[in-house]
Amino acid sequence: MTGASNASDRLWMYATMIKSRHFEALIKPAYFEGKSPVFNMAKGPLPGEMHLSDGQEPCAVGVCAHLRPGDTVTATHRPHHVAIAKGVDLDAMAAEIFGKASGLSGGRGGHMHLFDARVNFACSGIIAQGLGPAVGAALASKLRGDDAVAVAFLGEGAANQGAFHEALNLASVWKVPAIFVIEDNAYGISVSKRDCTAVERNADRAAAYAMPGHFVAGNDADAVHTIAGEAIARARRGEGPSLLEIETCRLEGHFMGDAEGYRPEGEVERLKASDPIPAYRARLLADGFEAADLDRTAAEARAAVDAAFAFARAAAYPDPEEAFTHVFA
Ligand SMILES: Cc1ncc(C[n+]2csc(CCOP(=O)(O)OP(=O)(O)O)c2C)c(N)n1
Repeated sequence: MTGASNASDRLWMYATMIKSRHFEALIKPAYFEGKSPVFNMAKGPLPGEMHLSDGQEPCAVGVCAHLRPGDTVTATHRPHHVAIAKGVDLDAMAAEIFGKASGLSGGRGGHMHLFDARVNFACSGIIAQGLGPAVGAALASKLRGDDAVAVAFLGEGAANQGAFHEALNLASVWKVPAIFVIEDNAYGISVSKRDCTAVERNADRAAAYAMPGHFVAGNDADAVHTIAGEAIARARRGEGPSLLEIETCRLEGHFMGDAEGYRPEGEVERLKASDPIPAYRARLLADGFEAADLDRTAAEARAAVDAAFAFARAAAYPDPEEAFTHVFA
């Protein structure tokens, strides 16, 4: 749909933001298990880096509310909110992050490499890596003659990577149904956007590739929903790609264990005071949604995540021999 968000999409967006936030809330203690007294990233049930998306949920739900399982989404090293909003299987996603055999990729990928062919979702730890494959998926849709779209999520840091410009150029030349979604959380690791980006608004870069560019202010699920709906409908009509730049915030560090010394004093407190999820709940209540309905959908969302983590923790690790399968080099 386009235009103002409808009630069922709004309830879904609220529930899905809660699901995503609760997923991260359960990741946090699990990540530090086994990593103390001396922090060792390789230890514990969740080894390796961990990038949380707390604060960025409106970007994922506002876009994915318009998507179908047959549409493609590529996401980044910070993928949980997008994967959940695209409908990636929660049990298999949690099991993948815990490195279990019943995970999406048998435990081989971990949290930055979630892949679910059932809903055409993939992500990668390589910055801007998802843009080319998204253009490819959009080209495939155009050649098939159906109205499926492909959405590539990226950070504002990734918009300075060569692959971003190559992908936008080809998408425009081929006029494919691709939507590029920049989640602008103001930092690439510790580097602030204003220190490394020549333009104030990444949406303005769309003009260089003859496609519409939209800036969405306020980290607001309804605003994202409206603008994304227009871009996605345009792509489904065969009118080509669009670029969306969404103002958002990262409430946690770049990765777990980040000392965040690059943040101005008081920034995290300020950001938490405008946390988009309680703000959205307040708006829904003001618009006439019943608190009991919101509570019930939130409780159901949390219960689904609790069940996924219980499934993941109880699941078996892969047979060590499995390490030699699906290896191509
Ligand atoms: C090609 C490549 N270069 C560098 C890195 C290291 N790296 C990991 S995350 C990151 C910053 C990404 O910033 P941004 O795109 O804004 O996404 P955010 O982390 O803010 O979500 C970098 C440089 C990488 N993973 N891939």
